[in-house]
This record gives sequence, structure tokens and C-alpha cells, in this order.
Amino acid sequence: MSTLPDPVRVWFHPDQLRFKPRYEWAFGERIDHPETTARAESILEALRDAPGFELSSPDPVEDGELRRLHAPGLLRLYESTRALDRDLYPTVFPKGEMVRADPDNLNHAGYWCFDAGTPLNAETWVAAAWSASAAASAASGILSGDRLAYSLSRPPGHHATRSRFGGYCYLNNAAVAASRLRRHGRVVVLDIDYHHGNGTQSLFYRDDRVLTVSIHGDPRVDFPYFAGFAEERGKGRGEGFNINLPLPIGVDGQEYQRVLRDVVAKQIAAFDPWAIVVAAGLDTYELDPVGKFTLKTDDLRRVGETIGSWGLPVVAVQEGGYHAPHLGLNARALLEGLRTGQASRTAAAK
Ligand code: OKP
Ligand code: ZN
Repeated sequence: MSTLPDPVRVWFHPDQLRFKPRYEWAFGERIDHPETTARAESILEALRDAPGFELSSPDPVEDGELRRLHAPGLLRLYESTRALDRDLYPTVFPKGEMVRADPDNLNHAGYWCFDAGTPLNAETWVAAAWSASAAASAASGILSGDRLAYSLSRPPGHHATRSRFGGYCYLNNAAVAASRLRRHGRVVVLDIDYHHGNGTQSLFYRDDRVLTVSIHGDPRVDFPYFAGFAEERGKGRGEGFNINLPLPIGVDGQEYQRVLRDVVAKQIAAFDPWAIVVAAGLDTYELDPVGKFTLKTDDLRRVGETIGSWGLPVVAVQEGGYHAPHLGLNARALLEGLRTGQASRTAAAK
């Protein structure tokens, strides 16, 4: 008897489209902001037409759940941004002792920020909260038996730390998903975005129940610059439970696949998790204007197949990916790959 697999739920809320960052600063130049609404629209269009996907509206994540990951001051600052009538780019970033920051004073926003590419306006908070809610609902889908769930998170999340936003990220969506799953056992967050997932790393740095693995462009030459080195392995009981795999620019699909199969697969198998959160950045794509790897759409499909073949439930949380015209096709390829990989594993077990 053959049955069709259940459709993959695509978690997304239309209010995620309300936030439209207009520009960012890159080496003194004002450039169009890469993190556009066209990205999400490209993904929605590609998955709407594809068989096997079903659009679902998330439940709002509660404040208490966000407070377990993020500092009260950061969340309070986001509340304050509702009063903004313009885009705010923090320009003063106080360090160390220079701080008596007031989250009700938007002139102090730089205290909770680490870069100049991540503006605040009156729509930031609603979009970021739904983006995190989508990840939370996707994780809950896994808890009620889904084998694969996809959070169309936008704005992205993996650079957001406990108390700082940056790198286009405000709330750490992948960490929200991982936290829901971690109550039920060991969880891996595998970050395949081109950029190091510094926020996710820092949130679980002392945690031995969440293994964080990030494959990314060498941070000596690429954002976030200050983290992502192989020496960062976790602290305290979390020592050994953070793995960074920085790679040189120009890496292609074959080399990427080799790292996944020869290094990542073994580390994850040794950790023996019950579920995996994929921080699914697609800026490793050859045409991406921000990332500097050279993966093709079929390479992204194979990345999905490899991860799926590990036989674990997967929550894929969208991160970067800035070539909007092909972003939907690439998301679809990754997700179809994940599903094919999972099916091959199920078939082999029978
Ligand atoms: C966010 B995510 C580019 C300047 C660098 C920061 C990149 C943030 C990437 N010209 N801006 O990990 O995809
Ligand atoms: Zn990225």
C-alpha cells in the first residue's frame, strides 16, 4: 500500500511583511537593504504552487517564553519602538562601564544593538514577534508528531543574542524553536546560513542539552567578524557542545557536502539528539549578493537530503538568503531534499 506523506506545514503570518527596512550601512556606503519583503514573497509563491506544502498561521508566542531567552530590557525597547515615526539606526554603542541604559529612551537603543544594518521602526516588533511565533509553532508541530516543519521566519534570527539585536535579527527564532524541543531531550541546532550564528551560539553556550553547529564563511573576512572561530567550543557544562566550522570563501556544493557527511554527521550521531533545528539560511547560493559560497539549487537539495537521511524530526527555520528571485526555488529544493532524505531513511528501516 502506498500513501502520500503528510504535507509539510509552512508557518507564516502576513504581518511579517509589515516591516520594510530600506537601507543599511556597508563600509560607509548606504546600500538597499537586502532583507526585503520580496524574499518572503518569493518563498510563499514557490511553496504555494508546490505539492506537499500547506500554509499555516502561527499562534502568538507569549512574552514569558521570549523572556526565557531574551533580556527584559531588549523586549522593553521593542515595545518602545511602537512610538517611532521614522527608521532608527542606532549610532552610539556604549561599552562596558559607560552604561545606564533606559529601554524607554530610544536614544539608548544602541545599548541593545551591535551593528548598523538593523534598523528599528514602528513595524519591527510586530514582524519580529510573528517571525518568532512561526518558529515556535513549527516546533510545536514536531511535538505533536510532524516529521518536518518549516518556519518562514522573516526577519531572521540567528544573530540575535540574549540582549542585543544585529545582523538583520531581532529575536532568535531558531532558539525559540530549540527551547520548545529541548524540554523533551537533546536537540541540535545546525546553522547552514552563510554567516556564523553567533546569537544562537551564545544563547546555548553553557548548555549541554543543545548542541550548536554552524558552518559558515570565515569570520576573519565576513560578518559577524567577532565570533565563529573553531576555538569557540562552549563553556562550563556546555564545553564541547558548540562546534564552529569556518570555511574559506568560494566553497562549492561538493566541499560543503563533504563537511556535512564527514564531520557534521558524525558529531551529531555521537550527541544522539531526538530532533534537529536547521537554521536554514540560503545565502550560500552562488548568486547570493551577500554570501560568498557557490552552491547551486541542486546542491541545496542535496544538503536537505543529507540532513533528512539522519532520520530525525526537523524544524527548518528560515534565516538569510538574499537573491530574492531564486529564494523560493532554493527553499523548496532544501525542503524537498529534507523530505526525500527522511523518506529514504524510513524506507531503509523497514
Ligand atoms: C544576516 B544573515 C553586507 C554588510 C554586512 C550584515 C550581514 C547580515 C547577514 N554588505 N551586513 O546571517 O543572513
Ligand atoms: Zn546569512
